[in-house]
Amino acid sequence: MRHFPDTYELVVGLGVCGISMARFLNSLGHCVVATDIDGTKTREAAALKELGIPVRIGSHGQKMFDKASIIIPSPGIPLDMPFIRSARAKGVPVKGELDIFALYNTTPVIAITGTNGKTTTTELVAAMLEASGISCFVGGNIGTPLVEHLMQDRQKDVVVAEISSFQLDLADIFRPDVAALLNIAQDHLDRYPDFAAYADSKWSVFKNMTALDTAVVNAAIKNFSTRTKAICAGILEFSSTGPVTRGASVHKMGIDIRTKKINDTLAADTLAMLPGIHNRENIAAAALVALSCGATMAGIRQALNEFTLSDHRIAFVREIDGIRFYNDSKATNVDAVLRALESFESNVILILGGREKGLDFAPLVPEVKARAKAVIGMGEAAGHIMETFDGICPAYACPDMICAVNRAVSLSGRGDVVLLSPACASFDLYANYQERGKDFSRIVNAMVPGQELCHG
Ligand code: UMA
Repeated sequence: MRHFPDTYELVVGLGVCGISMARFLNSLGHCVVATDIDGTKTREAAALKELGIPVRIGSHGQKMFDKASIIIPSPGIPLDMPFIRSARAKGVPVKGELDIFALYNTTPVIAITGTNGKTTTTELVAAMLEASGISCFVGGNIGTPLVEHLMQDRQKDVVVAEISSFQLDLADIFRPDVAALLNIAQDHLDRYPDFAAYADSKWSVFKNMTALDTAVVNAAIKNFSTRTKAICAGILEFSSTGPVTRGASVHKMGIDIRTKKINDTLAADTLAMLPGIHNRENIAAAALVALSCGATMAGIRQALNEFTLSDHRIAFVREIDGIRFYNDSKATNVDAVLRALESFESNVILILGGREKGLDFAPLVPEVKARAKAVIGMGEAAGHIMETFDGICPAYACPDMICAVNRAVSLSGRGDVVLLSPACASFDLYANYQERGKDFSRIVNAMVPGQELCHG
């Protein structure tokens, strides 16, 4: 610690978020120190050191936290980490990316949150705005840290931000101009004491909004009426469970949009690129958000016409010997897997597993009974998955992806579907869900027709 300055802004974590944050604060002339518990982050550390930022990797230290003038943890770092708790108790402020961004940002901000569909909706909103002639910076939980906008030319008309509950947990002043809450289902129960705490985090996206702002909310979310009474922003609703008076009603024939200015319907054929009722809800929310920011119905229709889903979301990989393989690696919670299962009639061999997030797999049982031939539990969660599906359907444990795919192939025949939809985080075996999905696709693509087993 000798070479560290007397006081400094401490960035914790050298993932994408921490790297951008350290660079941003340094660019303002602030005295920054960065740290990561992972000793292999040598490349990241070297890049920051080149900018004159002192870095400690491989361990954290209490002194280092206590001496900071402010601590900025990356979103994935648990806030009950002893170093942070102890420094906080000594009066060191702990701030998140959203508040640092809010301090320096002058561009209108759209925030999209919810358990599932955030990324698709964020991409849809940006596409609808761009097609209406409104330029966007797209960032946040989707992958590009928001402070990158502040380091660029800031010429974009709007910031479209995918926002996670982890980011919201440290947001005191962040105030979006338009925010959408898509849905709330069980997730991240390894980080929150209970579901209510997780739901509170999601609803907090609206807490600083005023009557000048717009909140877009799924009317089917539990406690909608009570929760929305506490929101000062104007409210637009969307729902697939019944018509709404002001907002967007999702039904079989399409989506009816009724706002002060718009009375129009997006017909079913406009929505065909995005299958499933959950995607219609995402489109409804995106259209309301985009319209609130000046998009036109023509722009919205054009964006829908050109839109394709990102990788790792119920993505068709390949058909081989009559077996179809789908990569849904992005399904990192139980609710997302339910949505994926609903997309198939029957004959699914479902690959679940990875690192657990405190979730109960039991809500999957009815859909698994109805649509799955077998379940394969992969990685750290394999034991819990075996317990859940014992007696429900054939269930097998596999340590890794190659074993899981081989087992799935050995169980399947012509007309079956092998679906990777894990309901878990990927971090036991992979760096992130994208790497997990790529590995699944790589193994499947390496298979030779007529040959039962693949060889990674
Ligand atoms: N680390 C420490 N000390 C610790 C624990 C971790 O130093 O005690 C270090 C790790 O060694 C690692 C770094 O912290 O180097 C990781 O930080 P991070 O987990 O915040 O990862 P980032 O790469 O900065 O990515 C984060 C978001 N990650 C999480 O919220 C877990 C990314 O969301 C986001 O895209 C990115 O910032 C840009 O904003 C990912 C995610 O999984 C996709 N999000 C969750 C989700 O969608 O469910 C919320």
